[in-house]
Amino acid sequence: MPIQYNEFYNQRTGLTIGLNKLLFSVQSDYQLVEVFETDTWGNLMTIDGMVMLSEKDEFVYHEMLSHVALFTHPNPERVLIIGGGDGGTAREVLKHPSVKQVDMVEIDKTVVDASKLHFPDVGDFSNPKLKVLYEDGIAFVKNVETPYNVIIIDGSDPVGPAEGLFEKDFYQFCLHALTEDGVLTAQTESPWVESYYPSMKKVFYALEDLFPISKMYLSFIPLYPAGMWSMACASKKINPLSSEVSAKIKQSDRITSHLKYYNADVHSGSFALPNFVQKIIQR
Ligand code: SPD
Repeated sequence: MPIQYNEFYNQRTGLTIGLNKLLFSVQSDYQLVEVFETDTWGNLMTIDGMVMLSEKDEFVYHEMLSHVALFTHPNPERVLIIGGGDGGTAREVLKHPSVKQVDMVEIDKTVVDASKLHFPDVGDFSNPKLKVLYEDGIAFVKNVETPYNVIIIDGSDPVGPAEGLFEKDFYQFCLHALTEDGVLTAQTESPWVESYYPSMKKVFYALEDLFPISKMYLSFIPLYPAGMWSMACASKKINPLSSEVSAKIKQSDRITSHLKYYNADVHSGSFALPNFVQKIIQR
């Protein structure tokens, strides 16, 4: 095993993490799933050589992908997660007492197995409200009969099995799989990595065409390429920047006081985009 893990996001430029040992390495039918013990970030999961999460920084991604959607919806009861096999997004969703059912559709059981073994604090897999389905998320969304209040797209990067999660058709199916006040969030890659721009544009143009409200927001995740990460929030009715949403977050101290990243100010501030980021998705 090499002593360092490198993820190159442009030629020879990338991220380096010191490794202590390899804990898990399985080539599934879909991808290579690995877990390393690192010298700084706790355990680290990679898929096909790309960082998915580390024990130390996963809270940023999972809190931001989940709570922005869950607080925007006035009463989220039914939640669908596409991907999210490590369980971190489900863990955050389940912190909302209004939630009655979470369906997590993960194509690759190996990701869930790796998380259960090596990320014991990430997944809340024994929660009776959580149902894990090992299926293709795109096919699942196409056939949803009872709509969801919230859909969260917690996929991997736009290469391999997650490529379809960046296509307009997929978001069209999501629109139909949401209730009339439904809210969607999705991970949409790093604004610093130009090779991601075509995928980012595809998602944001699709959401703008399909949903009355769609916005990009940002968070800062040290182990993702260049540290700045974009996410999308699309909503059929409620604006995530409305005063009702802000009031709801401020009244939900029982949830937010236990979080490590997300709060009412972070929620609204995360939608402020630097000019170069706005430009990526401008038509
Ligand atoms: N390159 C990082 C892309 C991360 C996408 N999802 C991560 C899964 C964490 N639940």
